[in-house]
Amino acid sequence: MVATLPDVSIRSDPSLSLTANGFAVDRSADRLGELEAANDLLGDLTALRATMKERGYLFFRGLIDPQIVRAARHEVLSKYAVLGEIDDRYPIESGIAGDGGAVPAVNLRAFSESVRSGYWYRRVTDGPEILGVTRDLLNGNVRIFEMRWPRFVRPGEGCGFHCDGPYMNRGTDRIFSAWIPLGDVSPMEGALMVLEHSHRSERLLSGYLQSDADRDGLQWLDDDPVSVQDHYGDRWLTTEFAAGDVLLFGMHTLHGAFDNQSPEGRCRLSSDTRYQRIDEPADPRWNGANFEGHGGSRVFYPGLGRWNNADFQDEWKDVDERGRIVLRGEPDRDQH
Ligand SMILES: O=C(O)CCC(=O)C(=O)O
Repeated sequence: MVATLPDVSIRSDPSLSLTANGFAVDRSADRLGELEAANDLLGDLTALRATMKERGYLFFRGLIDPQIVRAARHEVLSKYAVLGEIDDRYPIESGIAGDGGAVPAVNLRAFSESVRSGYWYRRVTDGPEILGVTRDLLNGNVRIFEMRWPRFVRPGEGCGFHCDGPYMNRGTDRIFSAWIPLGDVSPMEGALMVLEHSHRSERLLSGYLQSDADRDGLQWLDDDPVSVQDHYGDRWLTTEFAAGDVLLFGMHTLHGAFDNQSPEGRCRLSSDTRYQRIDEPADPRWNGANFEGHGGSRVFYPGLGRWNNADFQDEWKDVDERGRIVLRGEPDRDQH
């Protein structure tokens, strides 16, 4: 049976408060702005490089055929439905959260690998569109990091503020991250936000960006969007993302995400991947036959704070030798 979605008219109501990590985001024009699209620069190598340097990001509308992205969305959400994470009494594509009833019983390592190796998912992350732009930016042949980060963000979940450098740069710093919405994603449903001019923050460059996330046991830089603005940059930039859009940014650009407050109970599906030149050394945490990740027996399975796995801000779950989640204490049922 396919149920009808709840009729919700508050989706784009500007009076609703956008939050990040539970903190209100200031929506005034000097604090929150729109990502500027760079489609007109495609093919112009000099302009692409100069604009990335200037803005710290490049945003492209419809870089990938939306049909391909929707095929990837269907592929990934169907797998989450097997775990009960998607309520398939609604159309799978709508991404309505389920109760995740099967999560403790399954081999999360195998699940996670199956999502990351899916045909359509790889077509999006490893396709000629992103490889082409990153090749233009880096002036040479590029490779994708072998680890890929598909993100399933349930209502109530979000992401703390950070830069990617400390997590990715053991090989080189000349890397670009691609944030790809796998479907339409509005700010209310947990869109990414980047902090304007943060890539030039002396404070970040001389402190935080010198660190290594694993060696230094890094946590999120901050949770509060307003104090982050006051310290490291200007406006938060975001948009109503649509299937096919791609946001590229460098290792020094501070970013995070709005909390997913979907009034319909929709999960946010996106992907983040990294690209660098093939002739530069690659971070062994995420590259090589058996890349080490954050060490130990952990699986990338963000969210689900109710399982009390606080390591790496709940993005990584300890698993046993059969890939099953290792629970620490009683699950907190209130944090669903
Ligand atoms: O999608 C998110 O919530 C965070 C993504 C992110 O941190 C990244 O792309 O580096």
